[in-house]
Amino acid sequence: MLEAVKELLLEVKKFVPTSATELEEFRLSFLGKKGKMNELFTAFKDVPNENKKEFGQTINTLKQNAQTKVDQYKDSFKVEEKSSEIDLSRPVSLNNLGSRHPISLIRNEIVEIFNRIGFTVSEGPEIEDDWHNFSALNLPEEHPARDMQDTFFIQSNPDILLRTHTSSVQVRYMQGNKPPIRTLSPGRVYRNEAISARAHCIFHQVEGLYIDENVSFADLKQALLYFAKEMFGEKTKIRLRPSYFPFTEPSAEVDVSCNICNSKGCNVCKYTGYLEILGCGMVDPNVLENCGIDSKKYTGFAFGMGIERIAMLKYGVKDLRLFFENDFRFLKQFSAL
Ligand code: 2NM
Repeated sequence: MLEAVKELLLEVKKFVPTSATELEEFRLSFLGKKGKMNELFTAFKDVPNENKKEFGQTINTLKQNAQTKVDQYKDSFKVEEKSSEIDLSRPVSLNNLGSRHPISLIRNEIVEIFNRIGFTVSEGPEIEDDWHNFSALNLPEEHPARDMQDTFFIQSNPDILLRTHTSSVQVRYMQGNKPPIRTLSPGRVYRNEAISARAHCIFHQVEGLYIDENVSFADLKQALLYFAKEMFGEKTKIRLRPSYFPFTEPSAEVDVSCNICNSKGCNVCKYTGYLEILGCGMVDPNVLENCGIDSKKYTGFAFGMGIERIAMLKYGVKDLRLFFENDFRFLKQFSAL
């Protein structure tokens, strides 16, 4: 007897209706007046006392599962049955709306924050030449920093490559525009790196550039403090550590206070109270001159950040590969609804 009920459980589990008629037949055969459920509840009276508990529980589960199946599919065939009555003016079903990719969400947020202080977006090619990606940025051929980023070249032509940063876009922007310049370059970049939870050969950057007369390091700090507060909350503090980039001098790495533990130390900030979010510096006069800007008259600051890294911090994502796999279970968590 119990075996038969277990068979029925399996039958319910496997059932997938292909029409409203099939679903109704299913409903009647299980839940209808003369259906299997009523038969089983009648049979329950004759089950020996010692088996009553298990049998009772199993048939209750069966009834619930059958009802769930019916509820699950009861709206599925409405349109099919009444296709002549489709109301085209009805709002779309909110259940099936897509969602923005988290990388797009963070990119848009960064762009909006810098828009509010006068930065506009500029874009450029992902396939670059050596000059725009390296030479113009103060990385001459023998410069050791060229080895720091392992580059993808196009068909073994050492002059054509996939850009390793979006600074190449800013080189093009400086060539084509006169100061004052306030530009932001979001985009995809490529580095020949082993894929892991923290690195990928494709990732996304936003770089910023501000050039005018008398732009100072203090301006850079204020702009970044403003950004950090907008992005991570009003209480956020920033910390600058001296660093090195070939295209800026001086250069710094920027950390934000960890808002998970209020800088008290936790496993996210590795007990330092701070999280690294970007690199920055004053644009090297050589770079300005390479791009046709008078370095005696103008100074500028620049910064660059990885969108994946910011997204990981903001959303608590532990593995960067999730951003590239497009697993629905991951993506739908970023739905605006
Ligand atoms: C960074 C760090 C520091 C940068 C420099 C430039 C340019 F084109 F103006 F020289 N754009 N971005 C820069 C400076 C990028 O990324 C970590």
